[in-house]
Amino acid sequence: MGAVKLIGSYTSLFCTRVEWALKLKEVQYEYLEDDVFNKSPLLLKHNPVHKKVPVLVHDDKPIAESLVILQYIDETWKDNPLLPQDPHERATALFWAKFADEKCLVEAYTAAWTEGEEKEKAIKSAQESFAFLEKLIQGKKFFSGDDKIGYLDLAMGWIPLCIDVMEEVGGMKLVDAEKFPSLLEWAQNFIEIPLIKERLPPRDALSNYFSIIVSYTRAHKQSLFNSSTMVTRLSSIRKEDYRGGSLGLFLESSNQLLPSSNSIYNGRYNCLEYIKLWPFKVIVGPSDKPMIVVAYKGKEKQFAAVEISSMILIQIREIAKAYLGSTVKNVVVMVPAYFNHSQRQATKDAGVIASLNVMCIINELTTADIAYGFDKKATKFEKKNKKNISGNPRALRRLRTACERVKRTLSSTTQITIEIDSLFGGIDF
Ligand SMILES: N[C@@H](CCC(=O)N[C@@H](CS)C(=O)NCC(=O)O)C(=O)O
Repeated sequence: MGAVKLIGSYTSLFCTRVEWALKLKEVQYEYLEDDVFNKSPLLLKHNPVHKKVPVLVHDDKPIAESLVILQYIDETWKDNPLLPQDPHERATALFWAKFADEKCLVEAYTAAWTEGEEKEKAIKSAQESFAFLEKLIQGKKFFSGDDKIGYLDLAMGWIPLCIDVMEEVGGMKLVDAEKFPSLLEWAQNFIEIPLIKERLPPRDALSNYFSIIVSYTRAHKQSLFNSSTMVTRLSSIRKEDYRGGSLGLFLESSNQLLPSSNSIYNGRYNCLEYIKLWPFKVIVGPSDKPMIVVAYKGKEKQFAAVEISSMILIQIREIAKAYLGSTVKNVVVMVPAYFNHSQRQATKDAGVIASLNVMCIINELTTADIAYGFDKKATKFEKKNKKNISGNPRALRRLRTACERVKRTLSSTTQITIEIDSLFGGIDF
């Protein structure tokens, strides 16, 4: 049948649905993890129109758009059919899948990133759209109608996968048990299927991913993924001290760049598939360490990955210095949550090369918490009201969400007030 490759991203709901379909059909495939914040040349080559994951590459021919990919998989591998055979039923399934993506998902996302009146409106229209799905699933175990999941179940799989994460990040409720009992029952049945369960991104990773894209969308009032130049953005630099005299740098880096033989990118891919496509060379260096070879001022130079990281840190240090008007020495570096021990260690080493004292390495979610004194806020509430909220997960979650929102707002303003109605025991914060 020819080789099958999937260019995907682990936290993408669109990629997850394709992997479910491939697994249901028992299709063997090679999975290539991409980075939507720093897209690979392979992805750009195979999906030059939308530049999005997932892309299925079958026999060297690319197919993009997850719902189209599901249909392709169903038509190519006939066992375990996903779509109904009857033309009307088939068209109806395609119709609802498109509706759920274009209405429910888009409106839920809009509700997550907007505020005030706009948010209220988005919540209302999302719920009106979800009401159609509630009607559709009533009296059935699965959307495909029988006891087996099909195309429409996979297409709707994003609901159990991430609706609660969207709700949490957006600080709202969209699909509640009172209005949507059948939809939630379906979601529970769906998620319990072992094959589905096996390919579910961890909640933390999803939550991180959504926090980042929602905050980007809020800041730019546009989708995360439109910029085409390399941006290393300081999402916020605060003059306030963090742990006695140091500066907390909160970094978010996006996006892609124009490849040339002296620009280095995709530092985190270790896959030979990508190395072939990079315009710079990667060679085996001392102790089998990969070395990156670039042309600099007409000469060939070799750098270890840690040296590249240190150059980035130096650049960030200089931006911070210009902003603060003083030298930066002690830093806290934020790295993606999925960084393993050796990646964290390499970041510390890069700090030493950049003459920085890396006091600690933390991940995105921790940043939000400590930066805005999450713990301090909880203690303050306790002192003032003689009530300890630490045993109340809902109150903690609401406080955490408020702190996260404050962090984002402080990226563009200097002051903000936190107000939470009835945080705990009917007391406002
Ligand atoms: N309609 C597309 C949506 C795919 C999509 O939005 N993928 C995101 C990751 S979740 C992506 O690659 N974004 C990069 C971009 O928009 O540039 C599909 O169903 O495949």
